[in-house]
Amino acid sequence: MFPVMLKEFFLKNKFMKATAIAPSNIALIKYWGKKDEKLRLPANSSISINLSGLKTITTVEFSPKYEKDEVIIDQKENAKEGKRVSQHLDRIRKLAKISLRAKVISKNNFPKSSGLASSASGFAALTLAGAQAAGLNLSQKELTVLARLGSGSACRSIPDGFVEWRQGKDSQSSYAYSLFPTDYWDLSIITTLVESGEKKVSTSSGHQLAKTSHFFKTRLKKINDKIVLLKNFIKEKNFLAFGELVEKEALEMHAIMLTSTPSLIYWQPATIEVLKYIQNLREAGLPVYGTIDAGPHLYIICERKNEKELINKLKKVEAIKKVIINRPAPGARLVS
Ligand code: 2P0
Repeated sequence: MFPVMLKEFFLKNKFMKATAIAPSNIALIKYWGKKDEKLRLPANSSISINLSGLKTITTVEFSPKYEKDEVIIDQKENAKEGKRVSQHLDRIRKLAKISLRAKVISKNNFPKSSGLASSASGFAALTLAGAQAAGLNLSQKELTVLARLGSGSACRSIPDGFVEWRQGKDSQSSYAYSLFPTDYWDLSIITTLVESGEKKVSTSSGHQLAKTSHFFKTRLKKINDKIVLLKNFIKEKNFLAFGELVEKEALEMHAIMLTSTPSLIYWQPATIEVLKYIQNLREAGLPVYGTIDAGPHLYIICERKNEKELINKLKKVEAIKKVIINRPAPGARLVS
């Protein structure tokens, strides 16, 4: 007890407050299914790109003035989300050997819980701001391990640019690192928002269903080969091979969802409409490919030189309510 109190005494006299900003990310090879629920160890490794247009900014302040954790996300308090954030703060408190409660204020620049990976940017920003505010001095690798415990995909929002999350065998070996920097490849990732609402099945619940699909084992058998291929396509900047693999991978993950018990359908009619639309664009000669997360919105990927033409075409699609233009982005950062 004594060392804990001593540390709090010293920390109390410092400014125990920090703010961090983190991007969301879109998985090219998806994380769907866990081999360890509690540790959030994924069934397979995954690869993603950080997104410049989808961000969360979070401030964490530990202080004796708070009797319990206060969590405000997008200007609202929500008991379920507050509890998950508080559990993550417990991990940080344990590492820092402190017991102070905290106030957390978090803002997304996009609608949360709608399939735009708000938990990725949210837990990445919370991890970095929380660790800094608690006086922890963690390496990037350690930050990714900690973020993963809050939400799996959050570990991929800590390093820069194109990121791989190695599945690992235990907590320490399941971490994320940057494969290629932000400016390695001039890609555009256009998020197309269609009609949705808050989703009914959270991704954490969805993951548990993956193993009920007969196709899940087959997916896992082939996934390492796919990862090797994708890394090579990125390295060589082979856009056509890259895009084909990425679009197929998204459909494979959704095939697992569709064939789970109970079946999980995150799509809306507009999802298929937009997917077919971009497949037609491709047939007409515009090299664009789609990927879909645990939600109804398509993320359309093209090379930067084709961005303008793509955006102009998308303006004509009624099902698309809004587009967000993303470029590969840096990972989580502290904000002074
Ligand atoms: C991914 N998704 O790789 C996949 C693709 C959604 C579809 O990671 O339970 O919110 O918090 O570890 O990270 C969403 O799952 O799940 C996700 P938890 P998470 O991006």
